[in-house]
Amino acid sequence: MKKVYCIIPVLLLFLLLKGIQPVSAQPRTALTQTSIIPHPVSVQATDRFFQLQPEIKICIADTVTKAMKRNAEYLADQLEIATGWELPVQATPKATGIISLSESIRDDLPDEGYVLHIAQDTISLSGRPEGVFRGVQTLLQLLPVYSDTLSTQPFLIPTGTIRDYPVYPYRGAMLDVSRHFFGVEEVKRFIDLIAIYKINFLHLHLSDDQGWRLEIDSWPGLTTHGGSTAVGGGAGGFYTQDEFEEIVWYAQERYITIIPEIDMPGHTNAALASYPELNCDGKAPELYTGTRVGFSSLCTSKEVTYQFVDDVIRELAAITPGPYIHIGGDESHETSIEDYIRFMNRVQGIVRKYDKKVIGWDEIAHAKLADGSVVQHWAEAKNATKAVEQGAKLIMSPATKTYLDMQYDSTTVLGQNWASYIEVDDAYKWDPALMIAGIDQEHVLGVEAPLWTETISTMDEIEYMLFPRLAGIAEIGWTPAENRKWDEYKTRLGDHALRLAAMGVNFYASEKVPWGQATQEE
Ligand code: TNX
Repeated sequence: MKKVYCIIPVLLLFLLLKGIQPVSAQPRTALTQTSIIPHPVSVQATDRFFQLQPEIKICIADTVTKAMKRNAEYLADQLEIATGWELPVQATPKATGIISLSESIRDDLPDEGYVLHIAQDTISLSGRPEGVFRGVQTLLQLLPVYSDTLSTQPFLIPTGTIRDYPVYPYRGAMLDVSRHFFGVEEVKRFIDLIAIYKINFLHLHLSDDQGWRLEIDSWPGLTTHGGSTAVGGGAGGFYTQDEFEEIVWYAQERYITIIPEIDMPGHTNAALASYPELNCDGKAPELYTGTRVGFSSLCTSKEVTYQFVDDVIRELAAITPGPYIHIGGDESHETSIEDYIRFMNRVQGIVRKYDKKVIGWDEIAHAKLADGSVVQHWAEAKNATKAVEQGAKLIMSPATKTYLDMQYDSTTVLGQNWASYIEVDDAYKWDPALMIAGIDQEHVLGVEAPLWTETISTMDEIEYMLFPRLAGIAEIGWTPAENRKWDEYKTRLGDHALRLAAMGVNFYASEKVPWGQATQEE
């Protein structure tokens, strides 16, 4: 929150440079004309306004669960950032002048579904706790600007009813903390930012050739040695198990499930450099700080390798409340296909033994997929088809659409372009159920946007590559295909400029988006 205040002068300069005028009064827009992202399933407007005032109370029944209480406190905190007012949370379910949050288990809405009803004197939001949290994001987007020094009163919220739920149960983002390391506070900010767009999974790529980033008690060298550097030779870093759990709980309070990835058998130079016995020739290679891929492999024929994997997965499963562990499996060019299959079949068994389900990159479909294994499609359509033939579900992360390390265009300084340039419209104009012949919505668990960090080393750089493309991918995962039209979306997205800027987000102001227009005064 402090950060918002200190960036205000920078922000104003930024807006001026972009030709965006801060709003001096909120436009009086009907609920159906607002710029919510992802677009809700159904919105009905009733032509009046609820006025947010300092006397308003946030109400919950005194019987509600801790989770709902946390939702109410989260809403109060966010409203304070937006308005400067400390609205109290209290147990007074029926009254006016309130925003009431209530828990309701309705069979007609999935877990993340919610109903937001805005009347002139009361706002009520109901659903299961995670649905209410998603609804809180919708409500916050109905406020003018996300900073009390930029938005001016009155705070008017148009009346009506929103009934909403996601098309896909999985809407993910991935952060590669191996190529460059990002600390707990940076990951928390990442979580806060993705929560706005109703992302519900954060996949952390915790190990690769350049760095091992999670402390493993039974193999301490992984972090003391394997975590000691990064791409370009920087200092690296790692999370202690306590720090990892802190991230897990922070995410969980925002209804985001952490999926930890330990990439294997390839992408393992950091581990191989830390323990000679994991190498077939018994010799540890040097630490690696370059950006090549596909040159390293655990020794799949040695028993100690499986002891190593068992220890790592056991310790990881114990601090991972979510259902999945990601075992990588990509670009294992140093492993023969037979060895790869044997290795993956055995490792899936280890993950199952610790009561977790497997996710693997699309190459894993060559193996015999264990019950409940999920395949993350990034490159080969054939692999996705193989996965579906085995009854597995897919996470769709086609590199040509969702890889947020891809440059926007030829002028982008950060990132790579081996898969494609991905402009803001390219990241939005695709459909996970239409990408691959024979693969339909029923085979797809959802979408994920990975951010690889070979070229990215600061939070500002993360934000620049993430925003605004992530908002579009989040909408693909949430909003029914028939409600997704680029020409309409781009105007809504343009309306998020001030909101993102007020949060100090360093986003790419693509020329394809009419920034700020919809936020101009009437
Ligand atoms: C491919 S995607 C990789 C990563 C790189 C990325 C760079 C995948 C499963 N493997 O190791 O970081 O390209 O864009």
